[in-house]
Amino acid sequence: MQDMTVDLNSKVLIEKAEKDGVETMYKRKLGYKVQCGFGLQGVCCRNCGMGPCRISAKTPRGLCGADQHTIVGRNFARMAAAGTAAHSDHARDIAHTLALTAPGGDYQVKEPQKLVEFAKFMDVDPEGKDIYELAHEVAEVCLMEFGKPFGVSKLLKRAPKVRQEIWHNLGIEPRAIDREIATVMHSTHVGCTADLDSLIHMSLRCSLADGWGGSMIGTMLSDILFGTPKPVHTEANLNVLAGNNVNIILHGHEPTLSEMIVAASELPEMQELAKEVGADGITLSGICCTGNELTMRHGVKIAGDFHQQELAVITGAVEAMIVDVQCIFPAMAEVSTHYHTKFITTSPKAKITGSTYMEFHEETAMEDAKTIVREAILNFKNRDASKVLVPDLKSEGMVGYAEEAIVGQLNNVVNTQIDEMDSIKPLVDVLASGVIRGVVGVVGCNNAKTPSNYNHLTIIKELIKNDFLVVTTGCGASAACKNGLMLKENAPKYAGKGLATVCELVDIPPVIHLGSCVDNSRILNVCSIVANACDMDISDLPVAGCAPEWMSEKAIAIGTYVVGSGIDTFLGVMPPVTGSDRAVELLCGGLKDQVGACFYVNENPVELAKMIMDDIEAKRPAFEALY
Ligand code: NFS
Repeated sequence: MQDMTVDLNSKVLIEKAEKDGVETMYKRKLGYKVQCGFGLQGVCCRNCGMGPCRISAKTPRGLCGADQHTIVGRNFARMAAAGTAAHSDHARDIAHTLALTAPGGDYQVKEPQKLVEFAKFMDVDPEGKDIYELAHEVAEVCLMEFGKPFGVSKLLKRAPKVRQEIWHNLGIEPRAIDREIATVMHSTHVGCTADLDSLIHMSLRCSLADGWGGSMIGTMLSDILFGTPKPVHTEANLNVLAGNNVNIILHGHEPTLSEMIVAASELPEMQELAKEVGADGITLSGICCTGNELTMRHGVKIAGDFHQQELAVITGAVEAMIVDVQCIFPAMAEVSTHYHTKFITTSPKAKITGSTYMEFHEETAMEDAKTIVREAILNFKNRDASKVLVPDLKSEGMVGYAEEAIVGQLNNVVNTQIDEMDSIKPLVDVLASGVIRGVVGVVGCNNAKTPSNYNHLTIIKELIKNDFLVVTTGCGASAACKNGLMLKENAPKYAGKGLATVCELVDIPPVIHLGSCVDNSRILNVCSIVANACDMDISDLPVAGCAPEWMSEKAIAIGTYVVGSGIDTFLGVMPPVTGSDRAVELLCGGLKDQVGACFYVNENPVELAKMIMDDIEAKRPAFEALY
């Protein structure tokens, strides 16, 4: 089982789990040696009560006559819709929170200037308005983006004009976010769409509603509410758990809860309570995207990634794991019964049997957060020293590079005369000169189909060794940080000469932390800024996307909107589409003619890295000529 991860801390805890008689994902994986071939190929249809129908040589059509192309296309579209729903519902909650802001309230506007700019972009006139009046109006306009009856996503105009025309001409401009999700659910209902091209177009339109809609709103409003991230020092991996402190792990996605837990745990009354129960203090750390949101805004330490959630509890040193939504193993309830850890669920959207349910309401945020933190502190007395094993390793890193930091950092140091329009010039210069060969977003989950972190680390190291700058989000970011790749000081060790020189000159690590998975919208944003500055389309830029260990439906939505935005996207795990040769051909080739990008899949990470580099190198001559 230890071979199923390359993380040394995880190996120690997998062994401990065995000794403690606790089942983990790694153990369950052993029972899944052979996974369902129909499911793997995407040819099982459960969309009506006559089924399930499964396509095989003997049964080439479902009972309704749907062939493998229709079934694969429908299943793919539903994955994209579920992913879009998850990101966008997260964004909706943030928008509702913005609507609750008040001077002196639990939630306030931390970035008034950004709010004003965004208001103008969303066609809200800030003139003569109080900042909170404006916040409420912007919140409402954003909420309308989910269900407005007419028009297309307002955020699309962030993209270069040529890209907007491509979307328009293909009929894949997303309209209201919820509408695109509903359209996919409707059209994949029995007796609707039975045309692969149409299903893939719907998948694109729906996913674009995520990237250039929900996720972008989520990122923008989170910055306005909680502050634009700035580069900050952090530590990562399970050794961040502190010996004699109350350890609280925040896991999930939406910063509305976790920001309030941070604020509550800093209150003197909570610190005193921690002392009263015999602890030295309170240590907060994060898992999954909540970890990314917190580390980039507060330097809160990263306990681990998706595959380490059970292992965190198995350390025996966690008083509470507080979760909200997404990427939370239901197994956490069972694992927690073996230790003193309180597994606290907080959202009506993600109740889990066996957890301690303490519902969190934005309207009473601070009170709720205090109650939850208190529960964690009072659990300290139940810690059993004989069950504690905090493994030895952690790494340091610099995290929290928002768009502003990426552009700003380069501007600060490259000593050229730059006017406002040219603020992106230094970044483009290092790209055009070839000192940096290209920029690759290596993002996404851990997948038990590969050893945890192995693909991420192999690909990232190959890329930076060859002077490709890597930007990263989600659990890929955690993997990089855990392995010291977010330290400028490590650039000479891992990066090629060109990249190492840039890291030194402009004071950036070779792998740049951009945040959580909704923050992939920051990548779209930077690409747009660069493309606009160069008068190009995004598909002309020497950039690529890569999800080496993707697993969630959110990742399908992200991959699809990245492709739809004109960025070639490289996957280390095959999506469940191989049952339709036409779907494979379209997703991994045919789309190129339509949107200027497509998917590439290779389960060998060294080969995948080579494919990424070759793809970008092939784009370079045209990019250099255009620039
Ligand atoms: Ni992204 Fe965040 Fe991690 Fe994958 Fe899950 S945490 S939204 S889905 S597993 S990267």
